[in-house]
Amino acid sequence: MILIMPYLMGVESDLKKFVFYFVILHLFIFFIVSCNKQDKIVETKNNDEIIILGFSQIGSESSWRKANTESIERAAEKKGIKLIYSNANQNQENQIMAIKQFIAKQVDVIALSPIVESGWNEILIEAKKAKIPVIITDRNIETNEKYLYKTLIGADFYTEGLKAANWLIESNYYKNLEDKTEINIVEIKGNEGSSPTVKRKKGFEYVIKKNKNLKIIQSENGDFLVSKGKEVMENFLLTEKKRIDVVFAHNDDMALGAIEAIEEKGMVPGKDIIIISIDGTRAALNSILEGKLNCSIECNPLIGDELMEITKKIVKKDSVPNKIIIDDMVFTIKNAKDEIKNREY
Ligand code: GZL
Repeated sequence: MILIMPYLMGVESDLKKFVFYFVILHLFIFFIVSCNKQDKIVETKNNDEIIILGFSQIGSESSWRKANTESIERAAEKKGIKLIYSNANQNQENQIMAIKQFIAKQVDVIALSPIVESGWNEILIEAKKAKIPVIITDRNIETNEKYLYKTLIGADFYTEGLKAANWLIESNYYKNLEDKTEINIVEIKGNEGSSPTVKRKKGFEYVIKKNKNLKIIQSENGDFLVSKGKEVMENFLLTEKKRIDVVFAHNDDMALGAIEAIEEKGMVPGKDIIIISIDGTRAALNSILEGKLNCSIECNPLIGDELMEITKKIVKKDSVPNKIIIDDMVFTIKNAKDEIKNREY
Protein backbone atom coordinates (compact mmCIF):
# COMPACT_ATOMS: atom_id res chain seq x y z
CA MET A 1 0.00 0.00 0.00
CA ILE A 2 2.84 2.30 1.08
CA LEU A 3 4.61 1.67 -2.26
CA ILE A 4 1.72 2.72 -4.53
CA MET A 5 0.58 5.67 -2.38
CA PRO A 6 2.69 8.31 -4.23
CA TYR A 7 1.07 7.46 -7.53
CA LEU A 8 -2.38 7.43 -5.98
CA MET A 9 -1.71 10.90 -4.62
CA GLY A 10 -0.44 12.08 -8.07
CA VAL A 11 3.10 12.60 -6.73
CA GLU A 12 5.33 12.32 -9.81
CA SER A 13 8.64 14.13 -9.11
CA ASP A 14 11.57 12.13 -7.61
CA LEU A 15 12.23 14.79 -4.94
CA LYS A 16 8.63 14.69 -3.75
CA LYS A 17 8.77 10.86 -3.69
CA PHE A 18 12.02 10.98 -1.59
CA VAL A 19 10.48 13.44 0.89
CA PHE A 20 7.33 11.33 1.08
CA TYR A 21 9.21 8.07 1.85
CA PHE A 22 11.59 9.90 4.25
CA VAL A 23 8.63 11.12 6.31
CA ILE A 24 6.93 7.69 6.26
CA LEU A 25 10.17 5.94 7.32
CA HIS A 26 10.72 8.29 10.26
CA LEU A 27 7.10 8.00 11.38
CA PHE A 28 7.57 4.20 11.32
CA ILE A 29 10.84 4.40 13.37
CA PHE A 30 9.20 6.76 15.87
CA PHE A 31 6.29 4.31 16.23
CA ILE A 32 8.68 1.35 16.85
CA VAL A 33 10.82 3.26 19.37
CA SER A 34 7.83 4.59 21.28
CA CYS A 35 6.44 1.03 21.48
CA ASN A 36 9.76 -0.21 22.93
CA LYS A 37 10.05 2.59 25.46
CA GLN A 38 8.28 1.31 28.52
CA ASP A 39 6.41 3.86 30.64
CA LYS A 40 8.68 5.21 33.36
CA ILE A 41 8.02 3.42 36.63
CA VAL A 42 6.91 6.10 39.10
CA GLU A 43 6.38 4.95 42.67
CA THR A 44 5.80 7.32 45.56
CA LYS A 45 5.99 7.05 49.35
CA ASN A 46 4.55 9.83 51.55
CA ASN A 47 4.17 11.86 48.33
CA ASP A 48 7.95 11.57 47.64
CA GLU A 49 8.93 9.91 44.36
CA ILE A 50 10.97 6.76 45.11
CA ILE A 51 14.38 6.72 43.41
CA ILE A 52 14.86 3.72 41.13
CA LEU A 53 18.44 2.37 40.81
CA GLY A 54 19.22 -0.26 38.19
CA PHE A 55 22.26 -2.30 39.34
CA SER A 56 24.17 -4.64 37.00
CA GLN A 57 26.24 -6.97 39.21
CA ILE A 58 28.97 -9.26 37.78
CA GLY A 59 27.81 -12.48 39.43
CA SER A 60 28.38 -14.37 42.68
CA GLU A 61 31.86 -15.85 42.06
CA SER A 62 33.41 -15.12 45.45
CA SER A 63 32.65 -14.37 49.09
CA TRP A 64 33.74 -10.81 48.32
CA ARG A 65 31.09 -10.51 45.59
CA LYS A 66 28.33 -11.90 47.80
CA ALA A 67 29.23 -9.42 50.56
CA ASN A 68 29.26 -6.62 47.98
CA THR A 69 25.77 -7.52 46.72
CA GLU A 70 24.36 -7.87 50.25
CA SER A 71 25.84 -4.50 51.22
CA ILE A 72 24.14 -2.81 48.24
CA GLU A 73 20.78 -4.55 48.78
CA ARG A 74 20.83 -3.69 52.52
CA ALA A 75 21.70 -0.05 51.89
CA ALA A 76 18.98 0.36 49.22
CA GLU A 77 16.42 -1.03 51.69
CA LYS A 78 17.68 1.27 54.45
CA LYS A 79 17.65 4.38 52.23
CA GLY A 80 14.25 3.66 50.63
CA ILE A 81 15.72 3.32 47.14
CA LYS A 82 14.06 0.79 44.80
CA LEU A 83 16.86 -1.50 43.55
CA ILE A 84 16.41 -3.38 40.29
CA TYR A 85 19.19 -5.99 40.66
CA SER A 86 20.58 -8.00 37.75
CA ASN A 87 23.14 -10.82 38.23
CA ALA A 88 25.12 -11.26 34.97
CA ASN A 89 26.64 -14.64 35.93
CA GLN A 90 30.11 -13.53 34.75
CA ASN A 91 28.87 -12.56 31.27
CA GLN A 92 29.43 -9.07 29.81
CA GLU A 93 26.61 -9.53 27.26
CA ASN A 94 24.18 -10.09 30.15
CA GLN A 95 25.38 -6.84 31.73
CA ILE A 96 24.81 -4.95 28.47
CA MET A 97 21.29 -6.45 28.14
CA ALA A 98 20.50 -5.49 31.74
CA ILE A 99 21.53 -1.87 31.08
CA LYS A 100 19.31 -1.81 27.95
CA GLN A 101 16.40 -2.91 30.14
CA PHE A 102 17.19 -0.25 32.74
CA ILE A 103 17.11 2.34 29.93
CA ALA A 104 13.78 1.00 28.61
CA LYS A 105 12.40 1.19 32.16
CA GLN A 106 13.79 4.74 32.42
CA VAL A 107 15.35 4.14 35.86
CA ASP A 108 16.70 7.22 37.63
CA VAL A 109 20.33 5.99 37.95
CA ILE A 110 22.31 2.98 36.69
CA ALA A 111 25.10 1.33 38.73
CA LEU A 112 27.49 -0.98 36.88
CA SER A 113 30.16 -3.31 38.28
CA PRO A 114 31.98 -4.03 34.98
CA ILE A 115 33.31 -7.59 34.67
CA VAL A 116 36.05 -6.42 32.27
CA GLU A 117 37.60 -3.03 31.45
CA SER A 118 36.63 -2.77 27.77
CA GLY A 119 33.53 -2.93 25.55
CA TRP A 120 31.26 -0.45 27.37
CA ASN A 121 31.26 2.62 25.09
CA GLU A 122 28.18 1.74 23.01
CA ILE A 123 25.85 0.90 25.87
CA LEU A 124 27.03 3.80 28.06
CA ILE A 125 26.51 6.21 25.14
CA GLU A 126 22.96 4.82 24.91
CA ALA A 127 22.44 5.54 28.64
CA LYS A 128 23.87 9.04 28.14
CA LYS A 129 21.48 9.71 25.24
CA ALA A 130 18.62 8.54 27.48
CA LYS A 131 19.88 11.07 30.08
CA ILE A 132 20.31 8.33 32.72
CA PRO A 133 23.40 8.95 34.90
CA VAL A 134 25.74 5.96 35.44
CA ILE A 135 27.85 5.09 38.50
CA ILE A 136 30.75 2.67 37.99
CA THR A 137 31.18 0.60 41.16
CA ASP A 138 33.87 -1.87 42.32
CA ARG A 139 35.81 -2.42 39.09
CA ASN A 140 36.74 0.16 36.47
CA ILE A 141 36.30 0.62 32.71
CA GLU A 142 38.86 1.77 30.14
CA THR A 143 37.42 4.26 27.62
CA ASN A 144 38.52 7.24 25.52
CA GLU A 145 34.98 8.59 25.59
CA LYS A 146 34.39 11.42 28.08
CA TYR A 147 31.51 11.80 30.53
CA LEU A 148 30.17 8.24 30.18
CA TYR A 149 29.72 7.99 33.94
CA LYS A 150 29.25 10.38 36.86
CA THR A 151 31.61 8.72 39.33
CA LEU A 152 33.55 5.59 40.24
CA ILE A 153 33.30 4.01 43.70
CA GLY A 154 35.99 1.37 44.18
CA ALA A 155 39.46 0.43 45.35
CA ASP A 156 42.95 1.24 44.09
CA PHE A 157 43.89 -2.16 42.66
CA TYR A 158 47.38 -1.05 41.54
CA THR A 159 48.25 -0.02 45.12
CA GLU A 160 46.87 -3.34 46.38
CA GLY A 161 49.40 -5.08 44.10
CA LEU A 162 52.19 -2.77 45.35
CA LYS A 163 51.25 -3.49 48.99
CA ALA A 164 51.29 -7.26 48.38
CA ALA A 165 54.81 -7.19 46.92
CA ASN A 166 56.09 -4.68 49.48
CA TRP A 167 54.86 -6.90 52.31
CA LEU A 168 56.93 -9.77 50.84
CA ILE A 169 60.10 -7.63 50.66
CA GLU A 170 59.63 -6.32 54.22
CA SER A 171 58.55 -9.65 55.72
CA ASN A 172 60.59 -11.60 58.25
CA TYR A 173 60.36 -14.56 55.87
CA TYR A 174 62.34 -12.63 53.26
CA LYS A 175 64.73 -11.03 55.77
CA ASN A 176 65.49 -14.38 57.47
CA LEU A 177 66.06 -16.26 54.20
CA GLU A 178 69.70 -17.50 54.13
CA ASP A 179 69.78 -17.92 50.34
CA LYS A 180 68.04 -14.96 48.68
CA THR A 181 69.58 -15.54 45.27
CA GLU A 182 66.45 -16.95 43.68
CA ILE A 183 62.93 -16.62 45.08
CA ASN A 184 60.36 -18.20 42.76
CA ILE A 185 56.82 -16.79 42.73
CA VAL A 186 53.73 -18.31 41.13
CA GLU A 187 50.75 -16.02 40.42
CA ILE A 188 47.06 -17.02 40.41
CA LYS A 189 45.22 -14.25 38.53
CA GLY A 190 41.58 -13.08 38.55
CA ASN A 191 39.42 -13.18 35.40
CA GLU A 192 41.26 -11.96 32.27
CA GLY A 193 40.71 -8.32 31.35
CA SER A 194 39.15 -7.24 34.65
CA SER A 195 40.58 -4.10 36.25
CA PRO A 196 41.58 -5.85 39.52
CA THR A 197 43.44 -8.52 37.55
CA VAL A 198 45.22 -6.02 35.27
CA LYS A 199 46.08 -3.48 37.97
CA ARG A 200 46.97 -5.87 40.84
CA LYS A 201 49.36 -7.66 38.47
CA LYS A 202 50.93 -4.37 37.36
CA GLY A 203 51.41 -3.10 40.93
CA PHE A 204 52.92 -6.39 42.12
CA GLU A 205 55.27 -6.65 39.12
CA TYR A 206 56.46 -3.04 39.56
CA VAL A 207 58.01 -3.95 42.93
CA ILE A 208 59.18 -7.43 41.93
CA LYS A 209 61.03 -6.10 38.88
CA LYS A 210 63.12 -3.87 41.18
CA ASN A 211 64.44 -6.98 42.97
CA LYS A 212 66.39 -9.16 40.53
CA ASN A 213 66.27 -12.21 42.85
CA LEU A 214 62.45 -12.30 42.82
CA LYS A 215 60.96 -14.04 39.78
CA ILE A 216 57.38 -14.77 38.72
CA ILE A 217 57.94 -18.21 37.17
CA GLN A 218 54.27 -19.03 36.34
CA SER A 219 51.04 -16.99 36.08
CA GLU A 220 47.62 -18.57 35.38
CA ASN A 221 43.97 -17.48 35.52
CA GLY A 222 41.91 -18.68 38.50
CA ASP A 223 38.81 -16.52 37.76
CA PHE A 224 38.63 -15.44 41.45
CA LEU A 225 37.18 -18.90 42.24
CA VAL A 226 38.21 -21.20 45.15
CA SER A 227 37.87 -24.26 42.88
CA LYS A 228 39.97 -22.81 40.06
CA GLY A 229 42.57 -21.44 42.48
CA LYS A 230 43.04 -25.00 43.78
CA GLU A 231 43.19 -26.44 40.24
CA VAL A 232 45.80 -23.89 39.10
CA MET A 233 47.95 -24.56 42.20
CA GLU A 234 47.73 -28.34 41.64
CA ASN A 235 49.02 -27.75 38.11
CA PHE A 236 51.88 -25.55 39.34
CA LEU A 237 52.93 -28.21 41.87
CA LEU A 238 52.72 -30.92 39.20
CA THR A 239 54.52 -29.14 36.36
CA GLU A 240 56.95 -26.68 37.91
CA LYS A 241 60.50 -28.04 37.98
CA LYS A 242 61.82 -25.17 40.12
CA ARG A 243 61.13 -24.80 43.85
CA ILE A 244 57.99 -22.71 44.47
CA ASP A 245 58.65 -20.26 47.31
CA VAL A 246 55.71 -17.82 47.13
CA VAL A 247 52.11 -17.77 45.86
CA PHE A 248 50.56 -14.41 44.92
CA ALA A 249 46.77 -14.87 44.50
CA HIS A 250 44.63 -11.96 43.24
CA ASN A 251 41.95 -12.79 45.82
CA ASP A 252 41.53 -14.70 49.10
CA ASP A 253 39.20 -17.34 47.64
CA MET A 254 41.82 -18.51 45.14
CA ALA A 255 44.48 -18.43 47.88
CA LEU A 256 42.30 -20.69 50.05
CA GLY A 257 41.98 -23.07 47.09
CA ALA A 258 45.76 -23.02 46.65
CA ILE A 259 46.24 -23.78 50.36
CA GLU A 260 44.08 -26.92 49.95
CA ALA A 261 46.25 -28.05 47.01
CA ILE A 262 49.49 -27.43 48.95
CA GLU A 263 48.23 -29.43 51.94
CA GLU A 264 47.07 -32.29 49.71
CA LYS A 265 50.60 -32.36 48.33
CA GLY A 266 51.88 -32.95 51.90
CA MET A 267 53.46 -29.50 52.20
CA VAL A 268 52.91 -26.83 54.88
CA PRO A 269 51.26 -23.67 53.50
CA GLY A 270 52.53 -20.49 55.16
CA LYS A 271 55.90 -22.14 55.87
CA ASP A 272 57.07 -24.31 52.94
CA ILE A 273 55.34 -21.87 50.59
CA ILE A 274 54.52 -18.23 51.53
CA ILE A 275 51.01 -17.15 50.48
CA ILE A 276 49.90 -13.57 49.78
CA SER A 277 46.39 -12.58 48.64
CA ILE A 278 43.90 -9.70 48.43
CA ASP A 279 40.39 -8.98 49.78
CA GLY A 280 40.76 -9.26 53.58
CA THR A 281 37.83 -11.63 54.13
CA ARG A 282 37.08 -13.21 57.50
CA ALA A 283 38.05 -16.61 56.04
CA ALA A 284 41.43 -15.18 55.03
CA LEU A 285 42.09 -13.70 58.48
CA ASN A 286 41.15 -17.06 59.98
CA SER A 287 43.67 -18.75 57.69
CA ILE A 288 46.30 -16.19 58.77
CA LEU A 289 45.60 -17.08 62.43
CA GLU A 290 46.03 -20.76 61.49
CA GLY A 291 49.45 -19.86 60.03
CA LYS A 292 48.49 -21.02 56.50
CA LEU A 293 48.05 -17.62 54.80
CA ASN A 294 50.77 -15.02 55.42
CA CYS A 295 49.24 -11.75 54.23
CA SER A 296 45.92 -10.45 52.86
CA ILE A 297 45.55 -6.92 51.48
CA GLU A 298 42.08 -5.53 52.17
CA CYS A 299 39.66 -4.63 49.36
CA ASN A 300 36.47 -3.55 51.07
CA PRO A 301 33.24 -4.71 49.31
CA LEU A 302 30.91 -2.91 51.72
CA ILE A 303 30.19 0.13 49.54
CA GLY A 304 26.37 0.00 49.67
CA ASP A 305 25.88 3.07 51.86
CA GLU A 306 28.31 5.13 49.78
CA LEU A 307 26.56 4.04 46.56
CA MET A 308 23.13 5.06 47.87
CA GLU A 309 24.39 8.45 49.14
CA ILE A 310 25.92 9.19 45.73
CA THR A 311 22.74 7.99 43.96
CA LYS A 312 20.63 10.44 46.00
CA LYS A 313 23.05 13.31 45.30
CA ILE A 314 23.01 12.60 41.57
CA VAL A 315 19.18 12.58 41.49
CA LYS A 316 19.18 15.91 43.38
CA LYS A 317 21.68 17.19 40.77
CA ASP A 318 24.24 17.84 43.54
CA SER A 319 27.89 17.71 42.50
CA VAL A 320 29.74 14.44 43.22
CA PRO A 321 33.48 13.62 43.12
CA ASN A 322 34.56 11.86 39.93
CA LYS A 323 36.20 9.07 41.95
CA ILE A 324 35.70 7.70 45.48
CA ILE A 325 38.52 5.34 46.49
CA ILE A 326 38.05 3.09 49.53
CA ASP A 327 41.23 2.72 51.68
CA ASP A 328 42.77 -0.73 52.22
CA MET A 329 44.50 -2.22 55.29
CA VAL A 330 47.21 -4.94 55.30
CA PHE A 331 46.38 -8.02 57.40
CA THR A 332 49.09 -10.30 58.81
CA ILE A 333 49.63 -12.39 61.96
CA LYS A 334 50.38 -9.12 63.74
CA ASN A 335 46.83 -7.67 63.48
CA ALA A 336 44.55 -10.53 62.29
CA LYS A 337 43.46 -11.40 65.85
CA ASP A 338 42.32 -7.83 66.58
CA GLU A 339 40.81 -7.24 63.15
CA ILE A 340 38.88 -10.52 62.64
CA LYS A 341 36.07 -9.42 64.98
CA ASN A 342 35.56 -6.31 62.81
CA ARG A 343 35.25 -8.32 59.61
CA GLU A 344 31.68 -8.06 58.27
CA TYR A 345 32.48 -10.28 55.24
C1 GZL B 1 37.62 -6.33 43.61
C2 GZL B 1 36.60 -7.32 43.08
C3 GZL B 1 37.20 -8.68 42.96
C4 GZL B 1 37.59 -9.30 44.30
C5 GZL B 1 37.22 -10.73 44.07
O1 GZL B 1 37.04 -5.05 43.73
O2 GZL B 1 36.13 -6.90 41.81
O3 GZL B 1 36.19 -9.54 42.38
O4 GZL B 1 38.93 -9.12 44.64
C6 GZL B 1 35.90 -10.57 43.34
O5 GZL B 1 37.10 -11.51 45.23
O6 GZL B 1 35.48 -11.75 42.76
